[in-house]
Amino acid sequence: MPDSPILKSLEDGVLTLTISRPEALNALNRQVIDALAAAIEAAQNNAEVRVIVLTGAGEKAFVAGADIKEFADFNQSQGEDLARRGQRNLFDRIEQSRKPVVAAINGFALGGGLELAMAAHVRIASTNARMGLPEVSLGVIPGYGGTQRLAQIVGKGKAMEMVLTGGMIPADDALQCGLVNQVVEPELLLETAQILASKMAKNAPTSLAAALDSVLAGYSREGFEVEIERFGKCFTTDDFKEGTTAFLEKRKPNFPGS
Ligand code: DAK
Repeated sequence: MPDSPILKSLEDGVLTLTISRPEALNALNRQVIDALAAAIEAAQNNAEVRVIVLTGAGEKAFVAGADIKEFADFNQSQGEDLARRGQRNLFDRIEQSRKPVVAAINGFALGGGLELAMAAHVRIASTNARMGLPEVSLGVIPGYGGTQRLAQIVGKGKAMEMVLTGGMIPADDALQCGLVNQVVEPELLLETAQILASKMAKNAPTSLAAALDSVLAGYSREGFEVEIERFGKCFTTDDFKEGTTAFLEKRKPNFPGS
């Protein structure tokens, strides 16, 4: 059995989950998605876990997105199916966790990586973090809830700018627009996230679960289905073929627009 790409450590009620696939900047392949979903699920049933901290291994990346090599040859139904399953099994499971989830963003958080951080309840970033949703530069759109959660967190205008340019923003800008709650030096990131998590962990677990439910109840779920459907359609386009091929060939794309 191969080593799990998710490292786990539990201290004083705070479970730290570290995504560890450094050779691909912790990109989300199937194995990472399944192992992380299983770890989040196991934490729900472990009374010793009160709060979860989610981070990436190394100093360069939290998660540099979904694994482009893996989805480059998907068709429409594979794209739709994977978006739906990924949203339900991992991203919704994080957001709907009965225990608070704090993301410690230790470098690049791009595409599916930023979507993962946005499914968490609170985000802390290191000063070297860079965040963005570059999907439109690959001929797709965010498919793991990014179009919905970004707008919920930073508002429609800033979300439109980020989704439509596909550009990255530095940690200070993310703080200014409310995408992250706090920015700290890289060497203090994990400790800061764990201290915040410990403060939450001292509170009544049933109250934490009820508070999470209540805050989330105010947000519509309708847009997530639209995102899945539009995401799947992207996989039928020549723009998608060109975008992913250009990334894998390490060149700029030349989109045909069809
Ligand atoms: N996937 C696979 N490999 C990746 C990767 C990724 N997302 N990001 C980086 N890597 C790999 C690189 O290919 C490289 O591997 P080797 O060439 O050494 O074998 C290694 O990690 C180191 O990366 P770089 O050499 O590029 O490092 P740099 O410092 O030069 O650049 C970077 C760092 C983060 C700016 C750059 O790596 C980069 O632009 N990465 C890609 C960012 C990106 O576009 N991410 C994908 C966003 S789209 C889906 C649902 C959702 C999604 C997809 C499917 N389904 C339901 C099917 C979401 C899509 C996205 O996330």
